[in-house]
Amino acid sequence: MGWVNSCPSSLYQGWPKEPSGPEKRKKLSGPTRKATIHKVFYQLPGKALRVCVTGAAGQIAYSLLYSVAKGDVFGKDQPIILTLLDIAPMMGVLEGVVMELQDCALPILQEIKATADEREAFTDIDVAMLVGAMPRREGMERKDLLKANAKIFQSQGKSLDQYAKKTVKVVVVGNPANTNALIAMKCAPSIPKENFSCLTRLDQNRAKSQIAAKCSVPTSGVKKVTIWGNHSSTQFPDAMHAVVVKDGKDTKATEAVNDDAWLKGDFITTVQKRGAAVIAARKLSSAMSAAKAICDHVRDWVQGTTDGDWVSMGVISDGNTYGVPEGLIYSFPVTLSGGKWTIVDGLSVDAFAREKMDITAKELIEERDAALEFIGN
Ligand code: NAX
Repeated sequence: MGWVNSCPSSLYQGWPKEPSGPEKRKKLSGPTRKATIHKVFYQLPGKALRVCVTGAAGQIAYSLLYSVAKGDVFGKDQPIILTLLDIAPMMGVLEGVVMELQDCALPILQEIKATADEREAFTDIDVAMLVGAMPRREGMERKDLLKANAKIFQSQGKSLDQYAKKTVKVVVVGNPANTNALIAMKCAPSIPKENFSCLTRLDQNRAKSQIAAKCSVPTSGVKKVTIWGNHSSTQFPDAMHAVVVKDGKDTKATEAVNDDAWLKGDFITTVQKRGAAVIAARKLSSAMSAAKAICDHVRDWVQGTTDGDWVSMGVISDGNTYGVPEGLIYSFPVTLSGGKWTIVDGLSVDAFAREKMDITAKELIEERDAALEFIGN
């Protein structure tokens, strides 16, 4: 449980401090720990989808919940039941989020359940958007962050295994997203591995926008951009197979950009460091763009990718043809159809790409081994 005194990030100022002794016992049984908030607005015709968002009191969820509940992901006519999970000290904030969702008067939002209980949040869900995670604090070592999150995703994986539908689609956003997804997947053996993914769509959207700006085309005119590997600064944003629609014609991005040094240099580092640049400017991490990317990720998973394009998502590396070690959640180019993803095969990998793909794989192996050790696996 992430109490404020084990979590001194500025974002968490104002949380109640963890009590101890008799005070703690009083707190755990007392009225300050709010029970589940449950609102049923109306029963709509058609079967509602149960969608769980964790970290629901956080800043990404604040944008994400509105988009999901207004139909951006599953369609404007698909009734939605939202289950919102956050930690107990955030239940007051979550109550306000529930009020705002109600005040949006969204016609497809049938019901909301907000809770700090994983069983209540995950029971019978169709989709899990696992946004909540322990944030990195100043002075916190990488291994401490991995450890804290391995525990969270171990617990959530077990709960998904026990309570969610076996068809549940899971996208992990909370960092370290790839490794958290791997831990959740490993702790949910009754759910197919293919149902677990992590978000690298924000990185892909960032890459797409950089190329679109460089070529002076709308982002809809940039296709087949790939993010390989980890959602971290070792990721490899790859435009070598990308296509730019210029003057109505599909052109290789390498030709449209016509600046190899940029594609192998500033383009890659800008995308790799974009998250840090947003934090430096906003004093908060990406939220609006992250929420949009989560919607893109899940919408395409459910509704399919468009012909002639692919998207990037972190998926299990088993059986890939790119020499990426098995047993990792690694970001690949994928096409999506009928709710299933397929890694795009046959793309050429030159020495430059090989090196970058291996660096990010190596980091993922280190993260995986450390996280598995923490959960005693
Ligand atoms: P916030 O700190 O605003 O919100 C996180 C929320 O998660 C908080 O309300 C917190 O109470 C909750 N939480 C913590 N532990 C929990 C648990 N065990 N169960 C349920 N809820 C829990 O962070 P926000 O800006 O919303 O970011 C959320 C996560 O997304 C962070 O880990 C962040 O690093 C990660 N990101 C991942 C991205 C990606 O592309 N994969 C991009 C955006 C973002 O940086």
